[in-house]
Parts: sequence; C-alpha cells; structure tokens
Amino acid sequence: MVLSTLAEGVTDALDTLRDAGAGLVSDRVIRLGVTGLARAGKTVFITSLVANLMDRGRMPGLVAAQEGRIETAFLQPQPDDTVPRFDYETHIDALTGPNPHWPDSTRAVSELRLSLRVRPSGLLSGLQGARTVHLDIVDYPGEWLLDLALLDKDYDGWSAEVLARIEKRELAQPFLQMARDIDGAAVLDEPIAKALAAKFTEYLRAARSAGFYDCTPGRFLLPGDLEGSPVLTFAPLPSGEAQRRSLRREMVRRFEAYKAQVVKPFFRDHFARIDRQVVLIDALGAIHKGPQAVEDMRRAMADILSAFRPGRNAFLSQLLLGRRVEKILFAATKADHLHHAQHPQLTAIMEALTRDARDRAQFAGAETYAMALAALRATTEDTITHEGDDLGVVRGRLLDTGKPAAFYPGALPSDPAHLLAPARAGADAWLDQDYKVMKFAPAPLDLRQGDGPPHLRLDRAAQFLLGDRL
Ligand SMILES: Nc1nc2c(ncn2[C@@H]2O[C@H](COP(=O)(O)OP(=O)(O)O)[C@@H](O)[C@H]2O)c(=O)[nH]1
Ligand SMILES: [Mg+2]
Repeated sequence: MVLSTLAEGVTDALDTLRDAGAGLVSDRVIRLGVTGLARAGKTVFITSLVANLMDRGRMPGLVAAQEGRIETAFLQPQPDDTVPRFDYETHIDALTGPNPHWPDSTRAVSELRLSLRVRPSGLLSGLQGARTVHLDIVDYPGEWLLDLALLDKDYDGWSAEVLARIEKRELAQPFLQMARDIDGAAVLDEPIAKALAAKFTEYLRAARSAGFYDCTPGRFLLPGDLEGSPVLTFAPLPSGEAQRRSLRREMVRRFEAYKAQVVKPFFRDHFARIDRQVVLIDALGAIHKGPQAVEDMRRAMADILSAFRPGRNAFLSQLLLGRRVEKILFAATKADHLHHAQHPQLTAIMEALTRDARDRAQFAGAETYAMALAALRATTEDTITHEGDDLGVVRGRLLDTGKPAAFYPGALPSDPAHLLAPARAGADAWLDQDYKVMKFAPAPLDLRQGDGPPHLRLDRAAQFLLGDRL
C-alpha cells in the first residue's frame, strides 16, 4: 500500500519533469505569413484554416491529423502586443452563423496564435510525450510586399519605370496628362502636389479593380492611419531638374521617406520573421478580367518570389542574417467556382505561373508549391446538359439576390500555354472563350461534431505548410 503510493508519487514527479522538459526543449513556433492582394481570400483562408485545425474531421490530408497525433488545438494570446489580433471569433461567426455571410474586409496587418498539442510520430512516439507547437499566423496585404522593389530604386528610376509601364493604359491617361502638364521645376505648391498624388491614387485604384497587380506604392491603396500624410503625397514625374524647393525635389524627398518610414518598418517588424508563406491569388478572377490581368499576375508572382530570395536586397539580407522562409505556397483561391473536372486545369495554370515566376525571379531558395483550393466551399456540383453536351457546373446561392443558381465559368484549357502565351504577347481579349465570374454567398452549415467548415484541399495546403513540423 505504502509502496504503491510511493511509486505513484515517483511516476507523477517524473511526468511533471518530463512535461517541463518538453515545454522547454520542444515548444516550437511556426510563423506563417498569409498574403495576397485585397479580396484574394486571406481572411476566409485564415478563419477556415484555424477552424479546421481545431475541428479536424475534414483534414485527412494533414498527416498528423489523419494519424490522430494532434491532441488539441486552442487559441492563445499572441506574442506581439502591438499588432492587432486577427478577429477570428467575428469572422467564424460571420461564415458559420445562422445567416452566413462573408467577413468584412480588413486593411492592415493582424495576427493570431493557435497552439497545437502534438504527439510525435515514428520512433519517438513511445519515448516522448506530446509537445506544443505554436502556429503564429500573420495576415498582411500583398500590396505591401510588392513595395520591396521600391527599396532598390531612386525617385527618377522609379518614375521612369512607372510612367513607361502605364503609358498605354487607358485608365492612366488622366494622371499621365496631369503629370505632363505640371512643371516639376516650379516651386513646391502643396495643393498641386496633393492633386497630383490624388490623381495617381485614383489611377492605382482603377488599375487594381481592373485586375492589375503592379499597384505600388502599396500604402496608397491601403493607407490606414497614414492617410493624407506627406509620405503618401507624391507621384511619379517625367525626369527633369530638381532645384531646391521645387516640386520635384520634394517628391524625391517624400519617396525616400516612404521607403524609410513605411516600407522598411513593415519588412523589419513583420516580414523578416516569417518561416512559411502562403500567397493567395484570385486566379479565376484574373482570367475573367482578361489576358492583361493574367500577364500582370504572372509578373506580380515573380516580384513576390524575388522578395523571398536570399541576398536579393542588401537591406533585407542584413535584416534576415541568413534566416529564410522555408516554404512558399501559391494557391489559387475560390476553386469552388469550378466543377472538380476543371480543377486539374486551374492547378496546371498555377503551376505554370509559379514555374515562370521562379525563372523570372531567378529564384533558388525556399521550396515552392502551387495548387487550387477553396478555403470555404460555398457550392455543390452538378452536371447539366447543354446543347447535347454534359457540362459540369456548380450550384450555390447568389450573393446579391440570395437566389439559387447554376454556374459554368467557361472551359479552361488543359494546356496552360493557351492562356499564358496570348497574355504574354499582350493580347487584349481571349481568342475563343469568355470567362465569367459569379459571386456566391456562403452556404448555411449543419456541422457534425468534430468537423470544421467545408473546404477544398485546405488540408493539403496545411500539410505542405506545416506538416513537416507536426
Ligand atoms: N466561393 C468562395 N468565395 C470566397 C472564398 N474565399 C474568399 N471568397 C470571396 O472573396 C471575398 C474576399 O475574401 P477575403 O478573405 O475577405 O479577402 P482578403 O481581402 O484577402 O482578406 C469574400 O468576401 C468572398 O466573396 C472561397 O473559398 N470560396
Ligand atoms: Mg482580409
């Protein structure tokens, strides 16, 4: 009696010791960056990923979940006190509540910590107890990432490049007209600087809604609390003299201030600490908008990849000191707009774009992977007969009217080159096909105990991003 109590006491003490040891040695942190342009699907992705990591019934593709090694997953206070918390509770209520709707759009950095208790696999499984892995998810606008390229440029170089790139764009004409008419050598007149910056911002907004990605400086579109401040009150001008007190001289100064006070702090405080990255892309949306939007998406992917290339930029190399992002996932979102028969085509397009971006960015670094997914599946599949052919369609409730509808976006080519080649050649429209989009509302859910919200391949995305660390 006495002996067995003593033995129990010893075992308890050993357990406590082992737990403490595990806590010290193997508590691990994965910092997952989630980015993409506005409306790419970041908020929905993070919300559904977290929900599906807490209730893992729909995550068979995540090996640790499939093997039953994830004991629990729970939200914890995040480590960074000055970064807004990702508002998971509000977003999950929006998506899965009785009257489901898409979450409101967010416009800045936010962060969330999900902690997982995971039992080790293989040989170690019998020897070690469960350990804790902290997943710190950082949501940040892709627009800010593209700003990295500005660090390598001075005002004149940047101006020349932007003006040349947008010269032929219809949308840019009002701004270009103004930039040509303004005398940059004249003494700075703040209302003129403001009007010029406002026209440029107007152009950037229009360009972004037309599907262009090259909409930097990124903070012009998502200014947050910098709205109206001098760091956001500049624009590119044709080259010329920059005398003291001239408009152009002040533009040079503000461009440099933007780099030092807006771009660098973002890279230092957020970007430099990321281990794994997912880049979300509304590829179907770009295809619908046409060849120019697709071409632009291709370039943007290369620009994004080059931000992750070690040694690419002196400032970054110094920040990172040899640390680097280990894995980058390019994911086409909203794949639930497409019958699964067409998913291989969408995946092939993403793979071709990713391969191309790697070549363009001369990228040798992290492991990259491309896929198509839906973080929250809002449709079901059906087959209808159209002019004698079977057509794979998706069905859902329309966002604006709430009415049920069947949707077929158009046939994606099985060879991605059929889309990417005309895009690269500068075509204005697709030759023989129109691609449509439709917006669906999230479907009302009746979740079984243990199941997260329905998705497509979110489990595989999670396996690529985190699987090796669980
Ligand atoms: N059908 C469908 N629509 C989605 C999905 N993810 C995002 N969306 C749509 O895209 C919009 C923007 O998503 P959001 O996550 O707010 O984008 P963010 O601006 O990148 O955070 C949403 O309001 C939805 O209309 C998805 O998995 N399926
Ligand atoms: Mg968002």
